[in-house]
Amino acid sequence: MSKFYVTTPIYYVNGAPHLGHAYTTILADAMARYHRLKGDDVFFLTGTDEHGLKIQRAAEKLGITPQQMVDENSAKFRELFDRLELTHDRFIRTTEDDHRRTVEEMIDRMAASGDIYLGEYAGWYSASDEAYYDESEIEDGRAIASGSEVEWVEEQSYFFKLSKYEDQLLEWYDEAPDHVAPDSRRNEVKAFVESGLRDLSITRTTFSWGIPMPDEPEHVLYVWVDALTNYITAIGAFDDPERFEKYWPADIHVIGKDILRFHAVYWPAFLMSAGLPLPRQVFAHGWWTVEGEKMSKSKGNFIDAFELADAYELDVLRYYMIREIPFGNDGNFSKERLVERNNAELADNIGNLVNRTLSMSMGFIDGEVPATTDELKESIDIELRDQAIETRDGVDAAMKDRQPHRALELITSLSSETNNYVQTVQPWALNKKGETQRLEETLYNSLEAIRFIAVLLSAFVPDAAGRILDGLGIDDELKTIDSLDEWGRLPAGTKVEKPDVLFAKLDPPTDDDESDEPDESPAEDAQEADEEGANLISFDEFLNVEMRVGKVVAAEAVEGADKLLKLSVDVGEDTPRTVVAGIAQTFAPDDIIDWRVTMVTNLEPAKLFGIESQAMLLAAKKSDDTFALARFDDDVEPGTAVS
Ligand code: ME8
Repeated sequence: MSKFYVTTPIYYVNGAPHLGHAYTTILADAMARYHRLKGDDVFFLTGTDEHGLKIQRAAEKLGITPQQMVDENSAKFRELFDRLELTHDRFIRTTEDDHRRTVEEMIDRMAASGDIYLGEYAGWYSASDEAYYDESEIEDGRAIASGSEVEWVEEQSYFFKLSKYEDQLLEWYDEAPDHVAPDSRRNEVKAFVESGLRDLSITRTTFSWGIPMPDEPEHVLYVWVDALTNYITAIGAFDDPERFEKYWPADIHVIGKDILRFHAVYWPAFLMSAGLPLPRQVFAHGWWTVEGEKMSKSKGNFIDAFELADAYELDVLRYYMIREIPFGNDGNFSKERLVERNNAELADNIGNLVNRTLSMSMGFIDGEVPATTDELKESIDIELRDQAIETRDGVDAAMKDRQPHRALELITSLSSETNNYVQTVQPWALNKKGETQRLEETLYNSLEAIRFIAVLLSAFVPDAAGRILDGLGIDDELKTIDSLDEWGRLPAGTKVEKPDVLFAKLDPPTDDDESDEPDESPAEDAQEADEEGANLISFDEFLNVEMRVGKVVAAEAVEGADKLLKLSVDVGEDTPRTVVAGIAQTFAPDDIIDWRVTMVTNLEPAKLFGIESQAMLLAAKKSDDTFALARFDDDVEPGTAVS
């Protein structure tokens, strides 16, 4: 069994969790779920970063102790991640005891390697970034990279010999190009290291909220030495060697591009110094802007993560975030795009496929998966099977390449292809013609394709995928990636059931919506979506309406009713049907003789002015109250089905 260890950054607890925190953690969650689906032994870590000057100052501002503040705010992150139904195996806090012990041991090991010495630090520091900056990285009192304010710091400090690891770091970047990804980030980090590394100040004496330097209590450890170590604390680095051996090195540290230098330069150097293996990959994703602008409280476009979770179904949010931007790129959070993707890709494509296929299965084959003969013969069936297998392989490759957006693209295109398959094989027509064997084959293939789609979707939109798989009525062993090893594992005889609306369509945002915040009234939104769902009819329901081409063979006025015409319409039967239509003020009887029109032919007969009307004529009422008939070219045979 392979193992997969995935981490997110641990988040600062000086403020409320927002869109960016939700994004990173959702992406890591999708990776963790995907690997569990593959049967891997997964450890997924997230948590909060609770020490440092920034936290101490934020607490001072609020007039509370740092401990009070971190307890309160860390709980908010934990609550958010529960609300988002994330599947982390540990939520770590850097104020926990095992973490302090691990950090102390790291420092001891780094000291034992001769990498720590006492010196004097004089330079620029940004509390907001918790980062030291060189003169060349500063402009007008701010760090160029982040725009954060810097302050001049001069104090006694312990240093870590970062410069000693320059060559080893460069070797690590070159050893495997994906150690630091995407490529653009790797190049950025390489250039930074090639330009020369200076030793790193790792203790401060001017504030106290942190882990003290072992044996030097007036020195507090630099928050990044503390924070980065969380990745090994969580899996028992120095107190549970068996567990540590099993999960370390991490398979991927998922981070935002803002903290690349800490993860791709400092962290591997600390690990080298402590004699520990390096992570397999540091992956820096891009930055979300909101409706085109950098997200910030002062701009008023800050998206609180709880509001986001209230405004949208979790599946929709996950799908949008993962699908919208190629992982690694920057992107823009737009409600309009979210609605577009939901409506086109989830509701109209995947939702529609599941709905129509399960409706037909229930209507035509008693909701029971049919038994089919072993070999596929029709080329259209073979193509569908091949595409399902290719999609499974493509999704796996995309996940290995850290392209979850691509995985979703492949799954939705399998769904489109399956919709095309259904459209081409027309099970409803096979049902009508009584071609039972072919009907069963085509429904089996559609259901099996849906199983492929739902299993692959489970990591990304877990709720909807679970509901589809429940609808297919299959056992857990057929819900894994392994069960996609071959086509045709969906067992005959399984009872299927149509799930409730999987993805409700959403209304596009209107001008009244505040463009910088999620919808104000999530409850109303949900209700509207529900209503919209209720207005939809299933494909099956649509098939209940029988429509045929009718040729008008005779027409006359109805005495006493100046709006009605009595028609005789040939709908392909032995005798024409009598139809009463309210079109007398638009057409004279002679106008419409020989017209081919659209008739609903399975409506209950109705009596109008004593005449039984045996079918209904379809027409559009125009704004001037006249009618246009739904007509066909003259060469269509009367009685031809309209669908
Ligand atoms: O940096 N778009 O914590 P932090 C995308 N404690 N992702 C975003 C984002 C945005 N607009 N804004 C934030 C810290 N993020 C340290 C980490 S790790 C040992 C210590 C995400 O609360 C992104 O993952 O500032 C970024 O790296 C992280 O939040 C920063 O979180």
